[in-house]
Amino acid sequence: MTETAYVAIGANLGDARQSVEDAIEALARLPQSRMLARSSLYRTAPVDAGGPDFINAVVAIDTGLAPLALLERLQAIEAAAGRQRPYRNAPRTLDLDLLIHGDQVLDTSTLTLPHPRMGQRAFVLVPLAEIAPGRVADAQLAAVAGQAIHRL
Ligand code: PH2
Ligand code: MG
Ligand code: MG
Repeated sequence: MTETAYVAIGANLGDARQSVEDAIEALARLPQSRMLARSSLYRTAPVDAGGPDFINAVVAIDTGLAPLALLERLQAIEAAAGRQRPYRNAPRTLDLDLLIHGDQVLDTSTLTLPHPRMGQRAFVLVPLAEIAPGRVADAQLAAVAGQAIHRL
């Protein structure tokens, strides 16, 4: 059985635009998975973080990987992109966050689904609404309208 999963992609260190494009290609090659849609790239101002602007995007994949198996794959792609974690929300070469995995509701030390902060972030909601409009309410978009985001 497969489920539809949504993954948020972000980068603000090095060639962020290239890193996000490379990550989309890596996600398209995941085992037991098929890419359903990818959003445009967006340039976004950091939210609760310092450093340069981010490049963000969201993809939808149809996957036979269970949530934790998919999370491990995402972390391996981050590591291959040189991801380091010197402190919370530090500038990063690549961040891959699992937003939604089918109807899964999970709250463990390693993974919470749906992603607990996705509703407060324009850099997630705007690209998600681009590829899955039914997943984002107009009121949610209105609530984050003050956050700077520019489609590339
Ligand atoms: N990620 C964060 C914190 N803040 N801000 C933007 N614009 N884009 C991000 O991807 C981002 C952020 C934590 O992962
Ligand atoms: Mg993140
Ligand atoms: Mg992350």
